[in-house]
Amino acid sequence: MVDLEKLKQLVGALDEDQVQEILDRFINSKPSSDEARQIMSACQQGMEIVGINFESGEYFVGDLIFAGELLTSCIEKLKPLLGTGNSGNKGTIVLGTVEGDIHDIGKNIFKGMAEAAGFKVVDIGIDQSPETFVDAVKGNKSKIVGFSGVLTLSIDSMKRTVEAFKNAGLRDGVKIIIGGNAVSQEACVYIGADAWSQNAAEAVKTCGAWI
Ligand code: B12
Repeated sequence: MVDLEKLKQLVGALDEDQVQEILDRFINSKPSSDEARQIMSACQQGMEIVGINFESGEYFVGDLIFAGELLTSCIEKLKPLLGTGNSGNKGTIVLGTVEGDIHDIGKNIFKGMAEAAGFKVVDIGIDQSPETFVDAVKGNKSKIVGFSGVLTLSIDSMKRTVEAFKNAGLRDGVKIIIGGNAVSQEACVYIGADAWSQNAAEAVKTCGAWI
């Protein structure tokens, strides 16, 4: 089994060669989806180190961009292993990153896992206005909508998006789940969402329980 702490540190150090080598060896060992999720989680924790190094001034925006590319390539490799068993069409989730925020790596992980679990996911992309979310839910007759956001300012964007659902008379007919580095129980209450998660696999279970 992979040394998860070492992998986390290597991602944090942006050591692409060693990270890719570890992942390739891991994939060749025919691992289970649970093991693949642990690897994904270690990579996610490595991004926290990147964030800390950025805050302390050791890393710059270029490093954030590189970190994003590194994690995206890790996800591409792990994706085929993450499936939780497609059990047919469980319904539609509208998903997007809220206005003002362009981060999408976590959103894409949640999307991949939800699709693997049998949901149809309508991904409306990044930096999306409250109105776009409302229109997408209406247009797709979706009963679940997911907001992603990692910036602190995304919390207010999410709140405005919930308000837009209320104003459109749609709030009672839709379950709202929020995710990303910025969310918490406190934020969930403030925003008026139904659930929150920083763990895509757990979030998919929550959506499954709703249908
Ligand atoms: C990579 C990165 C970038 C990349 C993003 C590339 C991309 N395609 O997404 C780029 C370079 C573009 C970037 C830009 C910026 N970034 Co940035 N970035 C990061 C970094 C290092 C990693 C984010 C990440 O991908 N994490 C890994 C993913 C897997 O985690 P996650 O998003 O939490 O997702 C998981 C769960 O939360 C959940 N999930 C996610 N979404 C959803 C949605 C739903 C519905 C559900 C259910 C679950 C779910 O599932 C995922 C898997 O479990 C973070 C550091 C950190 N600690 O997060 C900073 C960070 C988020 N960035 C930061 C900043 C400041 C910026 C910039 C302002 C920098 C600048 N000066 O330009 C810009 C902002 C641009 C904007 N308007 O959005 C700050 C935010 C500070 C704050 N508190 O607001 C952070 C925290 C770094 C720091 N510590 O200072 N960034």
